[in-house]
Amino acid sequence: MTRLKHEDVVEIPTTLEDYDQQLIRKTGCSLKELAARAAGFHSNIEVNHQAKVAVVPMSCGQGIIEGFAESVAGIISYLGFKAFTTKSWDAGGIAEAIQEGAEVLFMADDERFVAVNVRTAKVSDNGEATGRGYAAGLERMSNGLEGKKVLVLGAGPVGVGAAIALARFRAEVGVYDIEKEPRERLQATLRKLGYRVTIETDLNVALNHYQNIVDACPAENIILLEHITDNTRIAAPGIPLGVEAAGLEKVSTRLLHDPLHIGVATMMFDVL
Ligand code: PYL
Repeated sequence: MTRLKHEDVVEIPTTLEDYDQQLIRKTGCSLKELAARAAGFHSNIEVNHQAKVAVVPMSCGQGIIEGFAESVAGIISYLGFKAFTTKSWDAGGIAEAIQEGAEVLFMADDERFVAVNVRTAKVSDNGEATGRGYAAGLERMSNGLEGKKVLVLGAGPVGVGAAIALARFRAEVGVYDIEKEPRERLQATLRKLGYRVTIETDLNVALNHYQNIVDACPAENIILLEHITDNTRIAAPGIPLGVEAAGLEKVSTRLLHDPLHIGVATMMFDVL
């Protein structure tokens, strides 16, 4: 998981409308609809918007990312919930959140970014939720994935979350990871759930073979212009973007990419 920077998040709260319009053009779903779908809600369900949500800045490890808590709260507010960032950080922020009556807390250290519902004890992890949310976005962008081959690049928490969701959409899942052990672990995880996964060991061969890609790895410039056809669709969570600049124009209307939006929105619906 690559650590976000201030410049990755600073404009999120003021660009959510534009972001959502683009998402609707690509997937036919708003951020709210997509996240609710990824979290298993039926699209027409009226969601309890009374939930009060606190985002608690955490100063441990490499410390606070300026604008991170505000961008998380901005996304959650945009979805229609009452979200605020606590004035205090760390333990004081958790206490403040509870005293202010928050039902859901969001907080991130350098290892994990979680949402917790203090009433129901539901927990959602950003990595898995992001993978699931992006798989749902790819499924909508592709008008269904049943029987279609999808390549998952990267077998970490995001890749595993995506692979499970893709298998549930009845896609034919392939996985590539630069290391053998994570891709075999992902294959074993899905096998236990009753799904087959094809392991890809040559990145260039795989990228020339699959038209649908979930880029869940932290590498830059691995999806090149030569790999992109008129039918290529890419779901690329997080920073950096794995598509090289020369390929962006060709795939732009069939590329899902954001630093936080889909993952945070999916987490919110996960813990309702
Ligand atoms: C959750 C993001 C998604 C991609 N990388 C992850 C990351 O940057 N993690 C670190 C988040 C640190 C937040 C800091 C704060 O401002 O509360 N502790």
